[in-house]
Amino acid sequence: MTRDLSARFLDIAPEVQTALRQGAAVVALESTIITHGMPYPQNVQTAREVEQIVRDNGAVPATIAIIGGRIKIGLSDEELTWLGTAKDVLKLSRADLPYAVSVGRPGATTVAATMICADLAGIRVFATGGIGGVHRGAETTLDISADLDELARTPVAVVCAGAKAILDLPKTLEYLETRGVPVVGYQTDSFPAFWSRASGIPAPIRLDSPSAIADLIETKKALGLEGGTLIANPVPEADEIPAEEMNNFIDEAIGEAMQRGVVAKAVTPFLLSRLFERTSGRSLTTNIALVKNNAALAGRLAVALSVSSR
Ligand code: PSU
Ligand code: MN
Repeated sequence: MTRDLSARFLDIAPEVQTALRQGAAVVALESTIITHGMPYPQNVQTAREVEQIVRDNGAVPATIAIIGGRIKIGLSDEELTWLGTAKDVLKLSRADLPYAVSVGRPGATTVAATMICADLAGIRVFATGGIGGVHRGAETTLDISADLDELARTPVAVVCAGAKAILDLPKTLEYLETRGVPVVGYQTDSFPAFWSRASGIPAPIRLDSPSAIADLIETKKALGLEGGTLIANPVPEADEIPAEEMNNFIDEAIGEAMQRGVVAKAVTPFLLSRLFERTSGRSLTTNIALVKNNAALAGRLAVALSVSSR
């Protein structure tokens, strides 16, 4: 991005700015997980702990959100708390990002929007919980997350715990393949299903170290192939909820969403909060654990990439 454009739209935190200038490791973090993915106060506490985990693994964290018409790359503690408690924060994907910036409404960035902002700032690695994907019933609703197309066009590596099991996972993987997105299972042969370590669907590629993933990313870039890379990192065994157990709750929650006419952007937040209630909070404990696990791997990957591009 040119200096002019950057100055016009981006507020990059000084620590992040310095790291980027030195070619040091930086990890982008999203904010929809804070505003629409977890309840207060766990959302704010998790966001802080995740930033610390990125640091412990050798990288500088940059949580991204839109505040006062500015694209914030790195939030202060006050901004983070405000975001985690504010009402009416928009959930921003690619389609909504320019609106929030132009009218100055506060917005949290989804995976798609975080990738766009990270790329504008020159950040190559991003950690989240689970990406959006092809929803069950997409044959009729056409509900396919913009996260998937973003992965196909924007050169950011996204570390996740697979796609949320509320989705149609085989169709999600088909779509990613069609759009040319490399999907890497980290130390696993099975594509993970967010709360569960395995979905029963094979991971398209398996790699076992951050440096091997960094090599793949550099090779993709050198070949002139546009778009990102998806790294699917299974939730730690101690924190997982087995798929058989989770599936009943998921079917119930999806049925309820349909009954109540929940559509579009509201679907994922609705299902996450219903599952939190149905599992008596266990789904949230697992969600927190997997995000932390992803932050650690993303930190190590960012370090590997900063070393390989020296
Ligand atoms: N990971 C989580 N919790 C979340 C999300 C990811 O652990 O809430 C968010 C991300 O911002 C992702 C979004 O982009 O869910 C997907 O929304 P949709 O299905 O409407 O595209
Ligand atoms: Mn959707």
